[in-house]
Amino acid sequence: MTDRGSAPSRFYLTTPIYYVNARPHLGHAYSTIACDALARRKRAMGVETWFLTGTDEHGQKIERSAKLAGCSPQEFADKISGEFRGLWDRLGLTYDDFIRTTEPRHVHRVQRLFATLRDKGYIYKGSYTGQYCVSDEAYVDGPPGAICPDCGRATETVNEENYFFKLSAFERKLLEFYDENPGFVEPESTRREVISFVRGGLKDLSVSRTTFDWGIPVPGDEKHVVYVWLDALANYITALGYGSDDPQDQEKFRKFWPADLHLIGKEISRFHCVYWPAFLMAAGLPLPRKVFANGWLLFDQGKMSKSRGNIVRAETVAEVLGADALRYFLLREIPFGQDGNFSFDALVQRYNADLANGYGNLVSRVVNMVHKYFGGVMPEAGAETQAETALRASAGRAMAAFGPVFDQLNFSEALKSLWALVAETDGYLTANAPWKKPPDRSEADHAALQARVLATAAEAIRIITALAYPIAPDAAAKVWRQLGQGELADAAKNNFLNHLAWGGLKPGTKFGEPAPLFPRAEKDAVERMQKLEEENQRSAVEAASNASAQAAMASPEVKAPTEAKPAQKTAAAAEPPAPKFAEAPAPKAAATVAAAEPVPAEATAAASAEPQYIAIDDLAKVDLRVAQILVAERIPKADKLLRLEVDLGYEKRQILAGIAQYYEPEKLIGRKIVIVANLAPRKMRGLESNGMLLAASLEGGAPVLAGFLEEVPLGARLK
Ligand code: ME8
Repeated sequence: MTDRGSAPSRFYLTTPIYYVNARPHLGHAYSTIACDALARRKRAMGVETWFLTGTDEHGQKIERSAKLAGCSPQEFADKISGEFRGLWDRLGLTYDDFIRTTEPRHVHRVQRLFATLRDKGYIYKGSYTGQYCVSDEAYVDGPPGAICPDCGRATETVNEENYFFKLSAFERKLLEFYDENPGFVEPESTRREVISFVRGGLKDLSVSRTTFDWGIPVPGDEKHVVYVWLDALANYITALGYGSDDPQDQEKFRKFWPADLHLIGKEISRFHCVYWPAFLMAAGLPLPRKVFANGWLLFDQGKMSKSRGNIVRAETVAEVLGADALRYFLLREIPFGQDGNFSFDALVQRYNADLANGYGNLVSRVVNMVHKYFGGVMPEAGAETQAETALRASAGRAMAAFGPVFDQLNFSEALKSLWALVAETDGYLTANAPWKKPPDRSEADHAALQARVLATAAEAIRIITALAYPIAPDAAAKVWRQLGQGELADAAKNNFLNHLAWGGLKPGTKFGEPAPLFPRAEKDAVERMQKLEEENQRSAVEAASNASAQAAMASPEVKAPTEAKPAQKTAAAAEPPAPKFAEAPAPKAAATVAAAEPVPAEATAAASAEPQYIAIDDLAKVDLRVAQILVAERIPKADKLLRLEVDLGYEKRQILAGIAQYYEPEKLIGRKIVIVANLAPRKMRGLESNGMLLAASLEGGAPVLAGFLEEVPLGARLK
């Protein structure tokens, strides 16, 4: 990581700042753990390191999430931001600063940045009419109803006065910059995507919004709030002190900017590799040295994300196997930069093979034997035989190779070769069997062999432990004590990795007491983790459902339009017969209701039936309304059901729909649909459903949701 003359004595690295619309999951932990491992290694090498993380708290997405939860955006942000920070602390992550974009220090400095860009002539006023993806907080090209090309969700039409940033002025400069700095974007696949995006032409970018107010007011024109991505990206400089009048802040900014590494998920590379450098160029600031995009953690075949409902929490793994196991697994299992599957089975398998039976068992054998045969004191190794020379040479190669591979963020390769040294040390121990005295070996020879073998193996363990420290810091600290090396945290402060060399474990060193490192995971470990996740998901669904019910009751916006007759939630009398739209004649596919149950046979068969007429008054009894999906998520142990929260304009409500096998929940968010609004509420899986979605029913029962090509206001009645 020395591209463009990185100062070797300083290193500034950042994670993305995470949206506070939902609690942290393993995907967020993945990027943060990788940064933590890098930061730990840098510090232990004597590099002055600054590791920044934080939370992204403004924007329409957060405003809506807060509304659904029935609290103010600030209260909502406080709660979720606290959960991120609490989790990072629980996992022992060593961030130096945690920035929240709602903090005054950030707000003022973003306003300074905005004013600077405007003063330099890079920001002008205009208006934007087009599509916006609230989930990605991104402007999207396309007609009304267009699908966001990044996340596949429906976009919303925006028509508002905006400030624009002259992004188009940076097209050529950016291409030149990528060309001159081939290491700026990694991995190569992301670099190619970024370059081809810029080559495709850059349009000016709207950098303010006026249709909501949860954001940083534009200085001097406060009906605008700063576009959330300009606000968020600026965290990397505001946290250091950009825009502050305090000399200490200014000093820190001078010291650490430009960043050596922005570590991000690949889905936000356009923001970091195109918009961010352009903002910085416009402000006259140096550009970061590297943006590295990690791949996605997949679970159940899809990107792990809250809206897909396929998340695993880091807490679960930490509780059952420990934080080190989680760190080791994530960084060893998946080549960094590529997508990779997370599974409890693979986790437990690797834990047992590499940590319990591999490293943990090796340490325990050696430390126990030093206690048993040498009273817990490191013996003198004596003269080397070929076997010791070979192991020492391997350790030397590991020390030389590990750092460069690790610093390239190739964690899995670095760990793979380090664990080859674990296996070699294990093999060396087994081959020399210091616990077994053959009858033809004298006592003195046997004692010499024991001393040589155990001293050599213990020294190899010390080297392995030092190198593994950034990835498994808790285990490394325990082993350090067992080898009589004292506190690893102190060693780390004293740059111990910088002068790591064979021979550091001196004869006569008093070993610490043996203590278990990675107890073998039994068969039930997978089940325990699965159960913890199920329980958590169930309580999250219930909490969300309660919160949205409360929000719907409490919301001042709950004003039914005069002609609306929303379903009575409490006094559900006899359920009216379900409307049989499916029985209307239809040429190919019949419209039906995407209810929780499978589509009734008569509903689909009706396409060929004789027409059965109804009176206009009968139709008028059915209150059909335009609604927008705000939340869509799977329900644990209900394969067919999705839980939706929909906005009718005059109220929000929960609907359970049997479309889980046909629609990815995350792709439904933002979509405008038609619902039967006056269907009596009913309970399924302990949750109340208040209405039904309308959908065409294709052969085999697959539903296709009804929608609109033109813009329609929420709550509009269909008649
Ligand atoms: O995008 N696999 O925040 P966010 C791997 N606020 N990494 C994952 C992941 C997964 N399944 N899920 C999340 C934002 N991540 C903006 C960023 S920065 C100025 C603003 C990680 O809460 C990954 O690092 O959606 C990804 O980029 C980040 O979380 C997205 O977090």
